[in-house]
Amino acid sequence: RGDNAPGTAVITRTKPQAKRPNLYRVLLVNDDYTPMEFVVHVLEHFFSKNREEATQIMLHVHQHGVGECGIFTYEVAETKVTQVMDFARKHQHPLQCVMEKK
Ligand code: NFA
Repeated sequence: RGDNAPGTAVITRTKPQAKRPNLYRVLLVNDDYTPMEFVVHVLEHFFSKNREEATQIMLHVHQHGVGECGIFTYEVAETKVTQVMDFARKHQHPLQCVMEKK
C-alpha cells in the first residue's frame, strides 16, 4: 500500500545536477553632475565596498564612462539597480545604474 508495484521504480532525476544560475553584472554609468562623494556612498551602502574600493570604482567610472559594482543573480542584480536608481532620484542626481548578462 503506497509502495510502487514490484519492478516499477520512480525515476526522479536523469541528469547530474549542476545548475549554475545566470549571472548579471551591475554597472554604474558616468555623468557630469552626480557628486563623487554620492557615488562613493552608493558603492559603500548598496555594494558593501570599503571606502578605498568604492573610491577606486567611482574614479574608474568617472574616467572610463562605466564600471562594475558587482556580479549577482538576476533577482539580486535587479534589486540593486532599483535601489540605486530610487536613491539617486530621491537625491535628484542623474546617476544611472544598469545590469547586463555576464
Ligand atoms: N563625473 C562625476 C563628477 O565629476 C562623478 C561621477 C562618477 C558620476 C561616477 C557618476 C559616476 N562629479
